[in-house]
Amino acid sequence: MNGAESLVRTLVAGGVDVSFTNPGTSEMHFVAALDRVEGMRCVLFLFEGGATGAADGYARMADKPASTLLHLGPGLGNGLANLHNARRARSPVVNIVGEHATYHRRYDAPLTSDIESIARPVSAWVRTCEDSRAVAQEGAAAIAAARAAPGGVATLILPADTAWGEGGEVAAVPALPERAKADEAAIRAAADALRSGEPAVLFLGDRTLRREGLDLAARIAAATGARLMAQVANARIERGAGRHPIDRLPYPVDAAVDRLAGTRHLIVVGTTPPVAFFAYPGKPSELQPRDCAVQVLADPSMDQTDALERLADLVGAPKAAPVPSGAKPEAPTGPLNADTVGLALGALMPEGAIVCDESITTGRNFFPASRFAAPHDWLQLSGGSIGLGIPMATGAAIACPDRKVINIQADGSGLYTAQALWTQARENLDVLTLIWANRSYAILKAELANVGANPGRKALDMLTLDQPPIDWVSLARGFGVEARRVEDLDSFLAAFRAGLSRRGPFLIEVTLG
Ligand SMILES: Cc1ncc(C[n+]2csc(CCOP(=O)(O)OP(=O)(O)O)c2C)c(N)n1
Repeated sequence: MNGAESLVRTLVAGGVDVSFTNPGTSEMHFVAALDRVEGMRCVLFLFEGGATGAADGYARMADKPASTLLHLGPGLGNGLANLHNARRARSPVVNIVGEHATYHRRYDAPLTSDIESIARPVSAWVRTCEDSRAVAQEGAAAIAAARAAPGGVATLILPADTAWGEGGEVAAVPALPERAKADEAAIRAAADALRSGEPAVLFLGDRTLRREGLDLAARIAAATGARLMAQVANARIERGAGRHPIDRLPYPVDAAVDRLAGTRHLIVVGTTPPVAFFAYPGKPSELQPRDCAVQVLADPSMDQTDALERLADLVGAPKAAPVPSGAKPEAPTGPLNADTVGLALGALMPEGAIVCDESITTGRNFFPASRFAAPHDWLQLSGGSIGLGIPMATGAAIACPDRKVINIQADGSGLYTAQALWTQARENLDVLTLIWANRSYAILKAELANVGANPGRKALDMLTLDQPPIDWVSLARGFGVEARRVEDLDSFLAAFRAGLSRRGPFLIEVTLG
């Protein structure tokens, strides 16, 4: 057994049984080992950003890491933006990067670079193997590092000779340390704040946005009158009919400041206090009022459920809080626009759907419209680095093959990693992609005004994608995905229903004026 095979066996034994790859010469022994080891599913991407974005989407839904396989520094560099998103989502990822043989590095051959330095900003853990016999141990350590709370990217760099040299024994993943528990004094302080009678917000992230956390938070809210609020963008929210709803802060700074106006206590669990995505002249970076006391009760690495349970006990929360009920929207009539499309989504999405949201400006109002939709998960662009949607949907579909994945996708962002559609076709994944073809970088047009810039013709030219118009139907078909373009609401509804009722990848280009 060589080092590569010892690594693949260690990964499979450690529960890492999917690998999102784009390999090269230095990874050939890893690739060859895949044939000798049962139990590892390998999924090829045509660009590394597809592989890393899929690893993020997979981890969010599977709650465990997949591995990547990337080609030296340049391959890692191509995958970096979506590793950034994975880091922001606190997704566990075992990020395997091939490297020149240890003795070849000093020759400075063309693909040589400082891989560790490229990896470090997005990685919670970085290690380069130096000995083929140690590869299995390093692989097990990488799994543990990726899974260690709050979850992160563990980059394991694998020189070619450590892959082809004699391997060691398959290694077991070390036990994970328990998550730290919130301080008793912090729980008491939070309870005091919530019972003060002053306006309070429970600001939630990470695990608290799953069903159990939201139930607990709703009980605390029922006892104290606190409001529940989440970040603008979150890794995964469990929502829809029968689940406690949570509002998200809006993206525009003024609207976010308004939403938190009057709040005197902000209790933060599973995330960090809210800040503006960007600085704007004359606008604040911190979004809560100046006189609001902020308390981080449990950061994302801590046991958030335990913190909410203890807080619920201390404030005398009822055993259960009634879940607000409401009707899901009717299928809409009228013009084709963001509002009617949002209603259609709320009306028609099936139970168990996984919504991968990179809808940027078009989808801002989709979230409220699906509040009483069938129960579903909502995954967002947590790191702000566009080009995640199509890969994330691909990874989510691999993690959950029995669930419908609906990728609500802005066109400009989709074009960063559109070739991941080919992977959806190749793997026959059940992903329905809705492209919002507004043929512009619409959000940036608003941002020009927000930063106080005075755009002329050249500036606006940098933000329009209509010359020539991009033909998504041809693009999708070129990658092997069936597709349809719609220009009115009836055709949209027909195409959407058709896409929902079939299995396998399908794309609808929604032309928006
Ligand atoms: C990797 C990366 N590059 C560039 C940007 C800057 N950026 C933010 S939004 C955006 C355009 C988004 O356009 P589109 O996806 O079509 O959405 P729309 O605004 O039209 O709804 C760009 C280029 C970014 N956030 N991330």
